[in-house]
Amino acid sequence: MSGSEGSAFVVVANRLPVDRIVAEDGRTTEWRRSPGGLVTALQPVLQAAEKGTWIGWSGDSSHIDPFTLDDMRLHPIPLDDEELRNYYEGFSNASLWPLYHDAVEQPIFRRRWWTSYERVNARFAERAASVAARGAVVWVQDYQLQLVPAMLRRLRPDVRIGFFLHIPFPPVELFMQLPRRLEILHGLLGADVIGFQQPLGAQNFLRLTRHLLDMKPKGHSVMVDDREVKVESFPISIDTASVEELAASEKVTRRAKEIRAELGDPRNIILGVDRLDYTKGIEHRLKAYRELLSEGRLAVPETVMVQVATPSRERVEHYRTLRSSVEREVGRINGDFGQVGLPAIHYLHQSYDRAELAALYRVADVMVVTPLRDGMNLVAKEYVSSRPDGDGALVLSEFTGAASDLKQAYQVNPHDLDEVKAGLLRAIQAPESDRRKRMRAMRRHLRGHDVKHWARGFLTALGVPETATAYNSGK
Ligand code: ADQ
Repeated sequence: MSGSEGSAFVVVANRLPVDRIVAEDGRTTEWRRSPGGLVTALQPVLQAAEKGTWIGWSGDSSHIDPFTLDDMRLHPIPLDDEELRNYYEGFSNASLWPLYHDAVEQPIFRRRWWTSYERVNARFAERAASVAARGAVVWVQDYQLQLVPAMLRRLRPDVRIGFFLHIPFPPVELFMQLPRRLEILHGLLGADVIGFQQPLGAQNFLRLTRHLLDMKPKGHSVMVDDREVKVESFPISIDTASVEELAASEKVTRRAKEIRAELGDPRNIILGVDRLDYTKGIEHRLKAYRELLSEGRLAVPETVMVQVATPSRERVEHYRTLRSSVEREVGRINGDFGQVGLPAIHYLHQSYDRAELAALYRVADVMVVTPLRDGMNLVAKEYVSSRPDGDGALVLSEFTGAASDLKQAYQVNPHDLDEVKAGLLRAIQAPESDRRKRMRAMRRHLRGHDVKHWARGFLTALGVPETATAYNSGK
């Protein structure tokens, strides 16, 4: 349906913003909002756009017709088992993900994964080409779809193409390890704007164009034939107003009180919320907590930790290993320091709805976010904006994108265990006035730098006319 009746604004992402839930009778299905940073950030953008379409994997292999939900046109793309193994679990999550996160786990490369990555990228590009109206804006998301910009440009030279990378972009020396590195680079350069979370990612990319392609980047752009490609950073954020509103709601306030009581009304509640991913530094923070307990600098039941770890990529080997080691460590901490009915750590390997997460943020005296590398980290931002009482303390890894925005957090190097321990103690023992001052500054920053600010910044760089999306015009 290309041409005038197509969509003026198209998002292309690996996943749709919803998961398909099949009821027990095996016949009826419903769609539920899926967890994850990308969805949290993009759903409000697309909902605000007129005639917006989201193209993404439905979560299974069946062909599903496009449908409309919550003001969005959704176009499900099927992936078969082989594609799931090779494109998704293989090249995307066992090669690219670790490599782009500073190789904190050894990236694995297999030749057969590449063919699948190429084929799936082509399928997304073809679908985007078929739904985009003449002159439409197509915004491609993340590391799974790095070939789409160039593929789409070949099919539809009339559309404006943006690409945003949600994860870090590695330094040249690391990127050079990647088999098919030239194809990836050419794929990305098909976009008009390539966006990164941090200035460092943009710099790494520009350096690479010089190193691998002998290009001559100038300032924030590089010329590809006669076309200018802008390469800039756009730090992503949260829908601050709605996070604040939810956290202050009566339901969440009530639930927060219940949770504190259920935890035995401890003096210090330490909270971690992450996808169960080896980049998030979960093991490092557990070790720091265990050492503080064993040295008697923290004690149960006065202090309790809650670690929520959303199930993630459970068929990828690295993730299975991580899960066992986190569960072993949790067992060890509880075995050594728990008492009957009073565990030292509550470990929840589950997904929660937004209200339950908000209630957890509200009771957390200390939020601990210790990734070894993270593009941004929205959890840190959600915590800060979920404290209508103005209190709370954030311990934050300096290797997250969020560390550049949330400068008043208690920042730590997660690789330095003593520093993590000192950061935790500092946050727990900080005078109330210090905690409040820091939180106030961070909350103010997030009000001025929310997800709309991010989207507007990117779309303006892409030269999107204000009428194309209501979001861009700030309505
Ligand atoms: P993620 O690695 O998924 O995102 P993050 O930015 O922290 O990490 O976003 C996680 C999101 O999932 C948050 O909105 C959080 O509320 C939600 N979530 C976490 N645990 C949950 C649970 N148990 N139940 C329900 N929801 C849960 C990637 C990059 C990040 C980048 C984002 C956005 O890795 O660096 O910040 O994309 O660009």
